[in-house]
Amino acid sequence: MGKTIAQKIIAAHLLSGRLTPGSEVALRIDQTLTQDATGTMAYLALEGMGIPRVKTELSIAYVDHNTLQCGFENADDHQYLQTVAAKYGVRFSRPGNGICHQVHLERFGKPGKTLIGSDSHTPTAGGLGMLAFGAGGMDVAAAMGGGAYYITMPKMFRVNLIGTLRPGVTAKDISLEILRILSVKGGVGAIIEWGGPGVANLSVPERATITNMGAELGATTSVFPADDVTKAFLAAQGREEDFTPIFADEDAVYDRIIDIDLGALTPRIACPHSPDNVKSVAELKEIKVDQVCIGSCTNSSLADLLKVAAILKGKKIAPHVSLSISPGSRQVLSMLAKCGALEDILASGARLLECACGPCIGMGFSPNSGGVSLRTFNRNFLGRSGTRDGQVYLVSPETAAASALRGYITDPMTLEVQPAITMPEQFTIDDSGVLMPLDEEAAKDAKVLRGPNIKEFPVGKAMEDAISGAVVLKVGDNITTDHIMPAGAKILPYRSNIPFLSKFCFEVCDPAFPERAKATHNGIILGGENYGQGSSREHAALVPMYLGVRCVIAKSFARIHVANLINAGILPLTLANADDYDALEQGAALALENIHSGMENGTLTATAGDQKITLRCDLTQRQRSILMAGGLLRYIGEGGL
Ligand code: MIC
Ligand code: SF4
Repeated sequence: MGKTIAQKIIAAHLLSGRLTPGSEVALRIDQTLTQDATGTMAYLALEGMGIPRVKTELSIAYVDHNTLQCGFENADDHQYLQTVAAKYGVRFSRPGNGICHQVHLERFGKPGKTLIGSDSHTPTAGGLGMLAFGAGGMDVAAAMGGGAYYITMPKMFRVNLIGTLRPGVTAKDISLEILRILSVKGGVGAIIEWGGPGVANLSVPERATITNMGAELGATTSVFPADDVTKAFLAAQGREEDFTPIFADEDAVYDRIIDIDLGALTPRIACPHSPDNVKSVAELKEIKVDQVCIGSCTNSSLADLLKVAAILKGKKIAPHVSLSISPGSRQVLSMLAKCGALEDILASGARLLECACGPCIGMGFSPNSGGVSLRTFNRNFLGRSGTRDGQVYLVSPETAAASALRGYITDPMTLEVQPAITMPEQFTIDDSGVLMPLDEEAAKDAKVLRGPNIKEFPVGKAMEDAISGAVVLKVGDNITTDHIMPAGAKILPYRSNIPFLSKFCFEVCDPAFPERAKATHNGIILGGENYGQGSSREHAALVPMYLGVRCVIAKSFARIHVANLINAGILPLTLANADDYDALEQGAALALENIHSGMENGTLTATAGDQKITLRCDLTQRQRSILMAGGLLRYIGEGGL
């Protein structure tokens, strides 16, 4: 039987396990990336593991999230990251060099290799034919230390692209269309492979827009073949030697096949407050727009911004619109400047922001009260923009630029002239924004600088056999890690300071949660479907653990978050009978007994008054050992790497 692209890469990196869906596989990891908002915890964990140098082919620490520096906090974190990276053999991408996923695509990703990153959009590199996963910081630290990365062998989905996109329709619209079809949980437990004749018409950055938003589907990862288009992209980046072709076999078997006719697609828009709340742009053309933001790891490539510049050229944005542009990397920004496109952007009235995540993670540019914000980003979760009642819509760069001009949501297919761009044959290459680590000798005496913002890494408790606790919070379906542990300019500088962060846990759902959790002995959270979707931030597990949460019971979990809960020593349990969700109320006392044997045989019973609730406990042997030890750090401390 033939193999899919993912099966080929997994087979070539398999350390243990079988390629049967549902079984645990251990993978050898070639490359790792971290970003600053999750990186500090990842390197604190690496230091805690006592490994002197990273063992991967390439590890890199990007600084792209926390770049506002409103006090000493971010600057301290950057200094810590730079010095810890230099000592441990990790490259350091300086603030301003660009968004991790865009820079990684341009300068480091390689077809056929494996990558894990402490950011949920790491699958962006799948646009190059790389198998790339988002993971918690502790898992990335373990991989840097030479440990395997463990995943549940996913099912294989295939999306066939047929035909060619019409002018005004883009790769972003393909991403939104697949979200409309599958929903934010439709990719859970699956790898999504993109194929079909339409793939040849998509550039690598366009493919990366699609693999990037596979994270919003809940997919384990997404991947494209590595073909002549990939080869040409790598050659234009001066990296032709990094190319290896990779394709699925003709007779590869998929669990599900979806066809998308590109020629029939029209511009799409995700409405508040979920990336799968997708409509066609034409339907919403009467909506007035207050703000437009162009950038993020989804849509900030040179081609994206050249198209935006071509639409804006010689025109002015509507007076009531505020437009921001954040180029994805310094390479993109300098090339825009050289060819004059930057001037066209600025002359239109746009505001230029740093080459960083910026508004995407609420670091500035929050919309006005109740304001309508059109963003080329990947997430529009409630409150993520920094304005709780902000109405955030997700669109393509073309829709964003056309709407900024008219001041109303505008279908770019209606533009009088479609933007025509010419891509340069060679990208401008300047890797001076990436600092090389110290050599092994010099590293021995090098000091790691740790400012007062960097607090200790919290560690969990060994799992007891019985827990008597209470439902300290009950929440609904699709709770994101942005609900659990919000980000944004006010809080993001404290990602290395769990005690401070804990004051904001679940702020969007219930501001009284932190105090209540602290006052409750053994807190238990009750969630609905797809609990913990979105970001890979392990803070969404470490902070509840710090507040005394011992267990999360949900109808189902998102992949990265459940791994983070286990790594933090929090027991994840699923309701065997979804109706029990309705019967259990916030505040209910809940007792779990015979936890150890329940973890072994997969079923546990909880008692709430005279009610018995059956819970599933689907854990691998390794996960059981991590929980028994009290989390991944304790497990590794006991020799478990
Ligand atoms: C995000 O897009 O939510 C983030 C910020 O990049 C996160 C990581 C984080 O919370 O630091 C992610 O996607 O994993
Ligand atoms: Fe940064 Fe936004 Fe991408 Fe997350 S989704 S890495 S915050 S640009």
